[in-house]
Amino acid sequence: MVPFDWADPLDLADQLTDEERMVQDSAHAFAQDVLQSRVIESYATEKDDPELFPLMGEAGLLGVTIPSEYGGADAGYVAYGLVAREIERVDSGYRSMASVQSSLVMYPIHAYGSEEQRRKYLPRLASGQLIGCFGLTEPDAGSDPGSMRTYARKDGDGYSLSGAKTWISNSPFADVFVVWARSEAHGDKVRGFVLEKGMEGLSAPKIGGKMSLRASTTGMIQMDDVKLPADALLPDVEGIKGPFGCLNRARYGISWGAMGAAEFCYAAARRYGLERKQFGRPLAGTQLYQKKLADMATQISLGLQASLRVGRLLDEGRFAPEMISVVKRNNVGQALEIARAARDMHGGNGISEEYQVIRHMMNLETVNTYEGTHDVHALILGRAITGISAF
Ligand code: TGC
Ligand code: FAD
Repeated sequence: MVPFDWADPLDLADQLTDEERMVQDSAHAFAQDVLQSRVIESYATEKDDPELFPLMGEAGLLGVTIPSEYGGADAGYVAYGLVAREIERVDSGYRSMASVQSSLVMYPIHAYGSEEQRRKYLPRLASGQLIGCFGLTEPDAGSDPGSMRTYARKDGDGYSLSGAKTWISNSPFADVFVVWARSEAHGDKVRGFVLEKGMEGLSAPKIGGKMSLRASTTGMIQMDDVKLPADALLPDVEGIKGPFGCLNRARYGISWGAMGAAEFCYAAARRYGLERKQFGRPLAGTQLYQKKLADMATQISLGLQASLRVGRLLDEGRFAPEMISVVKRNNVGQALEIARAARDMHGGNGISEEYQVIRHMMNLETVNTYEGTHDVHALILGRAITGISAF
């Protein structure tokens, strides 16, 4: 028998390789030293923090799965998940900044790009010298991105791109824009294009007034007849499966990240319950409080095991996208419940920025919506279970 560790109930640490533990430790140190010290103020003021990208790059947290010849860490999907967990233990918005860069910008350039595109963009995206964003969602095409209207017309040897993307993480300060559009030259199929800051007709205004994910900058991408050279096209993918291939990676990372946020809330509720006395004893000495902590420990440890399993399958190339829907939907839904419970367990203090649980709770509302809403993932699973599409 071994002693029970409340912070790692199923001994996840024992299931990691030495390399994965090293990546986790350095991500943990970075997140606690660099991110934790700024998050309360950045969240309160909706601060734009582009200077975090070179810091994350220097710490090796961008492009964890990308081969080292392009500046990545080549450390695999479990390591990538562990990084997401450590960053989101501090804030979902910071994880968002990093996961867009790694899964939604570096991944498509690596998987679908030409060798020239890889060499041109990936090393500087890995170091954080360049910041990327991913434009799929439109004002009238959210859960159903197949109905997108952004359109690339033929224009000489290249293209002319027009349309609008909305709710785009990182866009207001992005240098590199991976944008998905229907393309006249390709039978109106969805194609990916790489745009660069400063192109005529391209703008990316910030969306203000968010009550969630306030430490991450979100904006639009407006494209008014943006002229693109032929080599702005990502050559190696056609159809909506292109963006979905990127979403698989990002959704998987989110399943780990959400557990990091939940772990923060669980640890905070435990600590608070041990310190706070009412009716002459610690709150943690009451049955209701203990049941809530037991539920949290159970859901977190099961969620982490599920993400670890999917990560191993991703590393072996043996995953089905529906597996990722299981962990994205479950882990984010559970994390949201845990954050709400932790907020309640802190009583009045739970609404203060100082205790941080309400910030996680507010963030997780966004995480439950983006990258496929909780219900859209239920429908993805429902279709796979029954063979009937109910979207
Ligand atoms: P559907 O008919 O299901 O499929 C069309 C084609 O795509 C293929 N496919 C996939 N391929 C790889 N991975 C997946 N997960 C795939 N899902 C589908 C499919 O095999 C088919 O290929 P082919 O070759 O036969 O053409 O397509 P649909 O249009 O009916 O899609 C339905 C649905 C609901 C699954 C899809 O539209 C969906 O996932 N909607 C949710 C949209 C979403 O997640 N948007 C995310 C935007 S990005 C974002 O939120 C970033 S936030 C990041 C941050 O800040 O952290
Ligand atoms: P809708 O699709 O309009 O859904 C509204 C509601 O209807 C939801 O509850 C949904 O579950 C439900 N619903 C939809 N269809 C069905 C159905 N068939 N049956 C039953 N219920 C249904 N997008 C990007 O492309 N890039 C980004 O970087 C990015 N970052 C984001 C950052 C933030 C902070 C936010 C909030 C969003 C971001 N998004 C991004 C967009 C995000 O992916 C979308 O918000 C999400 O896909 C949902 O689309 P929607 O907001 O249009 O909601």
